[in-house]
Amino acid sequence: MNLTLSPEVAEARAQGRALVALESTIITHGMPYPQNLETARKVEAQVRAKGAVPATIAVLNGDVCVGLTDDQLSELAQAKDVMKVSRADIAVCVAQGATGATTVAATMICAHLAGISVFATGGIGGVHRGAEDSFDISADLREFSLTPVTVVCAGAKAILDLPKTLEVLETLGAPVIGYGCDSLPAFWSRGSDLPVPLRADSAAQIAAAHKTRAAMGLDGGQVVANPIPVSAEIPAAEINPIIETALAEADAQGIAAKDVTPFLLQRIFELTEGRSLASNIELVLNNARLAAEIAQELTK
Ligand code: PSU
Repeated sequence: MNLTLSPEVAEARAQGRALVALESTIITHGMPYPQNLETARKVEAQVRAKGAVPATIAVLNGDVCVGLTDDQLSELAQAKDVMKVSRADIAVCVAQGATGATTVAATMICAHLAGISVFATGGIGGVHRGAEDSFDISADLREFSLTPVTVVCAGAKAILDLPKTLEVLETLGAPVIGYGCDSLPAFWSRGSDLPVPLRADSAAQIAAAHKTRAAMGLDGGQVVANPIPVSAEIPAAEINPIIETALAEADAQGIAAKDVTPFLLQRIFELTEGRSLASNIELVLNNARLAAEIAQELTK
């Protein structure tokens, strides 16, 4: 297996600087081109502006790449038929020399291989609505019980069954920490009617909890749920009927497994005339800022 660190990431690691992992499925399957590329660049810039070093992760021609050059980022953002790789697929992707975009689960695995403890994304995967029939539960959830990476997100995507997602995380022993909030952030909306299980009010507290897990010999990572900025939010009352429409269409068209999340995000983008994407971009930037702060606290 080839683990290739970009020059910027290799230097940061050698100097013991704060690093923030970033995923690539959001680029290839989560946003349309060219907004995906613009967002990936802005997120990296945000991490740098906050004094940390970004490491966007993807499998390129079988190499596990931690940190991409701008050319690699640009090529990936325009590539067609890129695999969406999670824990189940990543070794096959690497062994076959294929190119794959890493989900939250796979990005956690690669970040850990590279010694990176903090990762910023948009929204984690979770228990899909109707999972009692489909059994569709994102592999992201189990990863939180296995791999010691703190993941900053804006909650689980509101397309999911949020109460069941929290239940599964609890069963798996994964802490869900609201950043300065008491209700679970729901991606496009700042809050939900669910209480968030734990709360932290500073990056230092989140870093301390990360270190304490390790000191206590507890496996796995942390979910940090950071509410979307007020200026970018779409209130639940507005987004929920649109989510219902998109879910009904997915059902009618027989969309299943890995295709569900990308299909729903694309349909919600169309139904909101781009507003959901604008929100998604702002929440990722907001998560990148917090992740950079946590990463710096961890280097102290
Ligand atoms: N965050 C976003 N957009 C995305 C994702 C996260 O703002 O597209 C991706 C992540 O890679 C996450 C995946 O792991 O969605 C969840 O896919 P699934 O539900 O198939 O596990």
